Amino acid sequence: MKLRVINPNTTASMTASIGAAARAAAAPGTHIEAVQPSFGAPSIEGHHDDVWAAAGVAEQVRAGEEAGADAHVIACFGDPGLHAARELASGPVIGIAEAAFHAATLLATGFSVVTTLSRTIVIAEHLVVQYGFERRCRGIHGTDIAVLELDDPASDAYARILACAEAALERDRSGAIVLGCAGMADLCRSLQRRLGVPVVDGVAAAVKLAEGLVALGLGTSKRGDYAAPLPKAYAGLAAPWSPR
Ligand code: 2AL
Repeated sequence: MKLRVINPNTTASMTASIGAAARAAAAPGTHIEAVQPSFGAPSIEGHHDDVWAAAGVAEQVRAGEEAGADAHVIACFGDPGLHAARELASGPVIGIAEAAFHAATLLATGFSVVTTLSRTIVIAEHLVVQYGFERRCRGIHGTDIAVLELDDPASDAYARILACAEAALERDRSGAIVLGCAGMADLCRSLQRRLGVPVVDGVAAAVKLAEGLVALGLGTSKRGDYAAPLPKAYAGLAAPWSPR
């Protein structure tokens, strides 16, 4: 199967590391195409970044549909543009936050999220409510690590994430940790060994869910709100993205 993994930010080194994490999780028959939008923010760390990321995701899902992708993964913890992407796609579209929440609830009665800047906590809180995980998510914790610090091998991000996760497990009485950024994927296995609880990386969880749904012959519903966008002429900057 062809699985298009979209990094919604424009940092090529992060797209490469997300692609590597997705390939490490993928089954032998899965071809991972890791892509990023042609415009937008270098990291997604707030509502304004998120708006541009959502448009970038729409651009890349359109291209993926034309290229025959069987499924798409949105590899940013805010799941930017998820619902719009599902309007555009015929196959499954999986956001890493929604995938990680589902996986964590199958492994523990309650989970904690460890994320990047504290200002992004509210974005994850909104998703927890939107997806209906309020009774299973016991806390969302910011490390105040910038997204692109995760890309820097010289940073102390690992130690700070470990300390934050240890405190979260204690304070929240949680049984699992969800990593709140696609850039944390490569730290997952080592954190799990150190913490002794399931640590869920949304990139890997989304890849396995996408593979599973495609193998089951399931795609996005085209009835109701996930039907293709209504054809109309968009104005100005958005004109090239007018639904046909
Ligand atoms: C993210 C992420 O996963 N990628 C990005 O650019 N920002 N999420 C986050 N919570 O900082």
